[in-house]
Amino acid sequence: MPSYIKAISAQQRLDSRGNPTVQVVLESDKGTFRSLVPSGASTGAHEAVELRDGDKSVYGGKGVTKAVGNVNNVIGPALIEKKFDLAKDLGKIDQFMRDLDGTPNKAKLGANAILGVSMAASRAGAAAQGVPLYEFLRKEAGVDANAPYVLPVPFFNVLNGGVHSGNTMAFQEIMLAPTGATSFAEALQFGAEAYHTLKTVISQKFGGPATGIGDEGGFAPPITKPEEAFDLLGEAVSQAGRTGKFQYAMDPASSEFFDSAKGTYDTGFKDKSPNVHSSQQMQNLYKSLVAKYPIALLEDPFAEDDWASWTAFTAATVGADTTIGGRPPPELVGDDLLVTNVERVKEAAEKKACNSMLLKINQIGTITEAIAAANLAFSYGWSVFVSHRSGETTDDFVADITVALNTGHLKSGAPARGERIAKYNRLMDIEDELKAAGKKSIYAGEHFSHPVKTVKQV
Ligand code: 2PG
Ligand code: MG
Repeated sequence: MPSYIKAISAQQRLDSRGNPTVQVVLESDKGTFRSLVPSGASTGAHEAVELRDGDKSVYGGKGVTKAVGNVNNVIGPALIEKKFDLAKDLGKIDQFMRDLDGTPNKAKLGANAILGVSMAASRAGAAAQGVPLYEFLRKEAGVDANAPYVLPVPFFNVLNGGVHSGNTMAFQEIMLAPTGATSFAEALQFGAEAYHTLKTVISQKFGGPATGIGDEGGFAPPITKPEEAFDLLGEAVSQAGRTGKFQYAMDPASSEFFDSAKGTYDTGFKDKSPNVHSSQQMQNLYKSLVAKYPIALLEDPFAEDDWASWTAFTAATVGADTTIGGRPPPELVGDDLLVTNVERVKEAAEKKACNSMLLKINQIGTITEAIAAANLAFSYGWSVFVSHRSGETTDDFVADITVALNTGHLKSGAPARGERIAKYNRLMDIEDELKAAGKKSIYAGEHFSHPVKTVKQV
């Protein structure tokens, strides 16, 4: 007996920044399934449209009652009538919503409305099959049933800058990745210990008031230069007694400080004291940082439409078959560049612009499109890095999609704050569950870029 959608409703709720977001509640014969939609701050220009009410007198214009109304009055009734089989029709459900919207970027109904339904329908689909969400999504993605399950390396964003905090650090995210742990639970332990040590280090250096945090739970001390950030990490890791267990990563989110008319980057944009760099100067800065620190991943080093810089930097690093500072070049991840969109991924592959895709489910607005973008990226030999948004909720969907796709790494902020921890806790649950079921699972560790390929070669 197929499982159908019996009812769908949506409500306005709040995200971790106190801004409205969409909640969807979907009912089937198997139960009630909810979702809460995330929201970015350093949003890419090519992302699907997040529908906001725009009435400045309510929530500063950020209300989502129109998107909520679109679920309640348009998407819900139309979907119920179609009698899709939840166990196997996620692709059809997503396509139906895209057709109903009719625009290339979900501008009419809102990607926040459509995504909420797609997430809840995925959960209802898993229940219809009687499997966990990660299992349902794994099948949906066509992952080889014999492949091991991969628990990802968590990239903890422990220093927040850019538009995510009030300090003067231009670079948005400085991350710690416990690649030397032996399990996901141990990775969390290493990360949380280093995070607490980092707090002490910052407090000793800048005083207690400097230990306030940014949007993703990372500290936001009064630093400006990336070297200061990485030196703080080095000190914390060493004081925590974990030298060699961590690698670093950064997301400058450089679209935020790019001048498209001049083709330059202003790393002084936060305190309005211009510090303008040419593309070549930015490339040199990144190379010098990578040579000096164990940086394994670099996300959005260049702006979303600065293709020439991306291509030049890729050729000079990952494309050059060379080491930098005695280590392999870092993975180059496209976030605003790719926006989890197959068209942008294709373009980047043609232009040899990067070698990894950031996966954010709300950049594209349906789960099956996000999976299609990931599979396309994999087909080019790229890696996929799953991401939360800076505006989050306690919804832990991205934990399951990370395991489903065997991406080997994800970022969900610092190991602190409920909306960040929800994903990490869910991953620990999955690790335990897989072990208890006797299923073959591995922690990606040093092989976070291509964990399964690595395992197969062994
Ligand atoms: C990013 C993200 C998530 P936002 O740039 O990668 O960390 O930030 O959600 O603000 O776009
Ligand atoms: Mg980013």
